[in-house]
Amino acid sequence: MSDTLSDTSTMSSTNKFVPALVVIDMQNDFVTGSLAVPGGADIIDNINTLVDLPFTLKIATRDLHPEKHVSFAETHGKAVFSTKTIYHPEDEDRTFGLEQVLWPVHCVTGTSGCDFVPGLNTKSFQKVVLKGVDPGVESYSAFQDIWAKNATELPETLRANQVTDVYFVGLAGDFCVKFSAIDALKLGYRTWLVEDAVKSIKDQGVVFEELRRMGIRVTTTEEVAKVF
Ligand code: VGL
Ligand code: ZN
Repeated sequence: MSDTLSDTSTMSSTNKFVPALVVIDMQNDFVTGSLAVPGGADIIDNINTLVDLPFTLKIATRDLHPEKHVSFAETHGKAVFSTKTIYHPEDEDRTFGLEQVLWPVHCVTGTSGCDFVPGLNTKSFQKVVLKGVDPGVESYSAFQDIWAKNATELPETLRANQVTDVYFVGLAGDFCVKFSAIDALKLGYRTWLVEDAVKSIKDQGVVFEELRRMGIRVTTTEEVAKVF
């Protein structure tokens, strides 16, 4: 009897399941606007299905940039989707450059492009994490900027709630979703991508295979619903 009890308690501690849902950048500019991801509107229903499940935490992110953000091609007088090495504003010696894609102007503060896409159920989000707000700093991951200099409130929120499993959905699978999932994995979370609730700018299959090899688990909305 006591053996069974102690087995059960060991099992329940190792099998502890405290799931968080993180909905990445479901904003007008990524769905119908200046940086529209192909098929972006097609994942809204699946995301709403997931938002209705009893995740311990439901968090959304919003990309939010000032008019002349460092990630915009226009800021540098360069062509959209060209690349440029950029540096953190505090990296005065320019020792840690990162080669970055330069984007069309998107998700500018105060424009409708940065609003959540119509039809998305936003009522149950307990927290909305903003990223890319600093003019000179680019951020893809929901956890931190691309130089890993400053964290958002996401890591502390997951830690404080003793989350075990983080489920990522949204846009874009090959940028913000990908780098968020890699950071979650590095922090030791069981990390999930819900493949029918993510769309990528290109080559989602290749990106997901790379992430799968790293240890990120790929699942579907239907499979996730069975877990609850
Ligand atoms: C994103 C490009 C630029 C994203 C954000 O949400 O994946 N992509 N800014
Ligand atoms: Zn952006």
